[in-house]
Amino acid sequence: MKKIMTLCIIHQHPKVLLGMKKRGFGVGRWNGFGGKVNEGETIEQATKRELFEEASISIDSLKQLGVIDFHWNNRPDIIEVNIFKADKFSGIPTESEEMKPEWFDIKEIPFSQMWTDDPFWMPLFLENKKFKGKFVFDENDNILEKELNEVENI
Ligand code: 6U4
Repeated sequence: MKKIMTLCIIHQHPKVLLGMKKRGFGVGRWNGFGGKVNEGETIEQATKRELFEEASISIDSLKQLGVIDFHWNNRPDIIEVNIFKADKFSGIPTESEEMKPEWFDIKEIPFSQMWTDDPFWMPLFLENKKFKGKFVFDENDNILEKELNEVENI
């Protein structure tokens, strides 16, 4: 089964807002904010909802830059992660039960404590380039296969 997920990173050059995931899937990693798309919700609505639930901030406009499918060699499910950027928000980034927000200079993004695919697509993301891809992981989230292409349209 394919699960549709969202991921949103606030980029106010030269800084990005990431969150330390405190529980569940991807715990212990810095990541953008996001989660599963609920029934009856658009992907954009889910992106905004998750950002508010996890960091207490609201965004009006957001831009989708990427979509990546993730598979594991020992699991049947596929995760489709829709990756968005926003540059303006209202509210103050606030820690929630799920995420601890923190600003990072783009030269100090903590890749060693992030998902292993992030170093591949983050440079495209930071340059506002659009991309599509597919990663296959083993049971320890090491990359077994990767496909990543810059595209004109998502
Ligand atoms: P619950 O715990 O039910 O509230 P939910 O918040 O809906 O879950 P969650 O937090 O488990 O979902 O979402 C996982 C987050 O991790 C999503 O924002 C997508 C993101 N993600 C998943 N795989 C990723 C990967 N390989 N690289 C990456 N982000 C990934 O950078």
